[in-house]
Amino acid sequence: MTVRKKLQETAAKAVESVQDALTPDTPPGRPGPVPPPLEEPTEPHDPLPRKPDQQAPDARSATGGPSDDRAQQGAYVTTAQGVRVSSTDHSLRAGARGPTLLQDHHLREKVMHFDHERIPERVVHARGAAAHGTFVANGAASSVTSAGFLAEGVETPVFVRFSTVLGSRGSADTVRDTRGFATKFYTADGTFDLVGNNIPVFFIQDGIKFPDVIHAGKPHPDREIPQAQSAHDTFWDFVSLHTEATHHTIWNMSDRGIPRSYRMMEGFGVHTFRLVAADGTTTLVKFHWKPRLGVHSLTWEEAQMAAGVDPDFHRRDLADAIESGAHPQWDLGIQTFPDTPEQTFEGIDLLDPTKIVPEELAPVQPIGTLTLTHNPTNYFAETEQVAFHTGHLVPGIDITDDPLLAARNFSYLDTQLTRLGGPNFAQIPINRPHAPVNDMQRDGFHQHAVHEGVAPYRPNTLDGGCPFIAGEDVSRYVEAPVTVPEAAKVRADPTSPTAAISFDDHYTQPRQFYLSMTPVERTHIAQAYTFELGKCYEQAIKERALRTLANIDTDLCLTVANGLGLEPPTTGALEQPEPSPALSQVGGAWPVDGRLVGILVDSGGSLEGVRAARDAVADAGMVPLVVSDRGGVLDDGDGEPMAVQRTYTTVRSIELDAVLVAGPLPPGPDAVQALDAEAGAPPPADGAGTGPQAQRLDPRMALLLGEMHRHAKAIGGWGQAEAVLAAAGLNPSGAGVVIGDDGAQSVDTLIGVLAGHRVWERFPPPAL
Ligand code: HDE
Repeated sequence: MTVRKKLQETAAKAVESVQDALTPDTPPGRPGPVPPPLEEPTEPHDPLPRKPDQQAPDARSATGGPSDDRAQQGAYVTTAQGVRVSSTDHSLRAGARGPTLLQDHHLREKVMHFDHERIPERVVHARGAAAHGTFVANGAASSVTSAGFLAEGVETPVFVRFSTVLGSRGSADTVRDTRGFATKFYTADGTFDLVGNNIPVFFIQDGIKFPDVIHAGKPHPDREIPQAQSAHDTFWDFVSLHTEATHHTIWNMSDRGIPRSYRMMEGFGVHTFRLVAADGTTTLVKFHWKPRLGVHSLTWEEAQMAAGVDPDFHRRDLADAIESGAHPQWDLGIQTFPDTPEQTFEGIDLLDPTKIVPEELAPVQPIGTLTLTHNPTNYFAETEQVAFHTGHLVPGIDITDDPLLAARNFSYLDTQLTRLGGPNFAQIPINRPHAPVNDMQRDGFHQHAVHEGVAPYRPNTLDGGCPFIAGEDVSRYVEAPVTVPEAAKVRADPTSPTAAISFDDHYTQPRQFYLSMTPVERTHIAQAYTFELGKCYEQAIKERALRTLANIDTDLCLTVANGLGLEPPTTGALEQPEPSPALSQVGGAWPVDGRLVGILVDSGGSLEGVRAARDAVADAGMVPLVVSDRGGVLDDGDGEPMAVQRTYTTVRSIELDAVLVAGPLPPGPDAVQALDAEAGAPPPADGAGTGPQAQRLDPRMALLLGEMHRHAKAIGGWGQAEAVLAAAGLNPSGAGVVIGDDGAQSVDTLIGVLAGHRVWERFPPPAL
């Protein structure tokens, strides 16, 4: 359903509900009884039909009962055994006020199930949101891989889960952290998982250190604070001692650590993978997801506000956008490198997951497009129970000897055993392959299949020799025959003798990252380090962290040291690597699909321009939110009435990407009365101010506009918008403020500003 249609339906429903609620003798123009709550424009619709290929492999009961495996069926409440009950509200008691009886099997079963509804949350990436979609390959990868789903035009269903890393399941979305970007491709040749992040490098080079970095980042073990953030001593203790974490840490301290939306993040496979072509030739690759909407971030103040005002900010944003028809898209791309024995490229060690290969050296070549098209029907069944694994590979895609990847290939299966309660989690609907499964695995906790046959072993004659080993005539997984060099068993650094940027180089690429940033991005990085280190208590940790910064950039170190009130360490001259412009996210013009535009509307004024503006916003694929001084429905008697979606009490700037001021806007009655009361005047009879105070804005509107301005967002309007902005203390002709002739035209000019995401030129670049 289009945004526009959805809005029209919502408005029509809201108007109907108010009309129903009005008593016949309510005089026109006067508020009637309080209407029922209004629907959000993106109210989830009925559950989608189940996918045929997600039906249980064999759900008939062992005694040959009905094979219908639908989770909830029939019109009547039953016990878990399908027995209809006469009451589910009262437990069985000896007398209505007497003791509860142990023989109440319905009570016992109902509470038993409830008691066990929770499963352990993920040890990392516990907080997440997911969506279904499709991936369509463009065929460009066919020359380097035999993977069937990467052949031209092949469409593959996918399930994508985005996540934060450190926080618990109920933590806020907008904390400063790395984001997970995990994709399950249900290919015809079995399931392929690309379990990536929104940052292309990792904190550690060897998986054996994963428990260390996570223990350091998680809350302190004594008080279990702080939740979902790295601004504390243990994190900075670890990363300042363990300098290979420097590269990932500076990405975290950049705007990448606080994305505007899951829809506006890049994704990276991080490790180098090996693609295998039909003729057996191999190519090393790095995977990249490029969002069609561009890479955009929150400001740090917004991120902090959202953590309180709307902790579900990213989850809501994703679901709302998909629901309203603004389906997010990413292009999947690969950087390709020759599979040489050294496994290096342009002096960069490809087995080191703390290094990137700049796109200027190896361009990202698009190989297909991902579109997220619908939201999960049930959070627990799908988003919580989905089980990703780096070892879920399909023919044509193989791994390399990256020591971090090796540990991951062990870890993911292992963690699911505890989290999902046994080895049969591949039978959970969301995890079921869309390819036939005949794995000869049997039994175990939560076995759902009723396997036929008597010979789950090979070779056999009793089941006619089934299942058979795939021959060359069909797609089958064959490990690339990589030569493993003869070597002694050691526990040692894997530094490459042939790469200049190898495992032991911890600073060249962090420095390159910093030098590739625009001034405003550098400022944000300096502010983030100052904030995070400012939250540490241990002086020695701050000083050690400054020594790391001194190895990245002298000015950065100086700025942070000043902010902390510490002496900056002295440094020698630093080598200046070539910047990689592709690393900066500032600049360019981007689609505005799914962006939220608040339209500030006077509840007593004409709606003519507002209707046009609202339609123009929706037609541009954005989501208009009508904001007014009171809730309900606005009706100027001159056209279709309009539902109010936010009031000045329920809106905050963080949920809007842009704002349009639809004048005229008289002050809110509360504000006028407060001002009048201050002046000792009696309250005005008609509730509207008439004196000079009437020119004063509702302070909540002034706050909203001030925040929009401070967060470098697009501001527009028409009519008396100029006067309103001036009353809010803003410059109506300032950068990123566009005043149009009417509602529709204001939207046009606003889109021009919004396409750049932020109006950084509103603030002069601060000197670092
Ligand atoms: Fe993970 N990681 N990881 N990780 N990871 C998990 O698996 C692990 C790493 C990533 O939405 C766990 O099912 C080890 C890098 C994502 O369900 C666990 C190491 C990258 C998700 C695990 C790493 C990731 C996880 C926890 C170092 C980016 C969420 C729950 C060797 C390329 C997937 C689970 C989802 C989840 C282990 C490092 C991405 C414990 C041992 C590097 C996106 O198995």
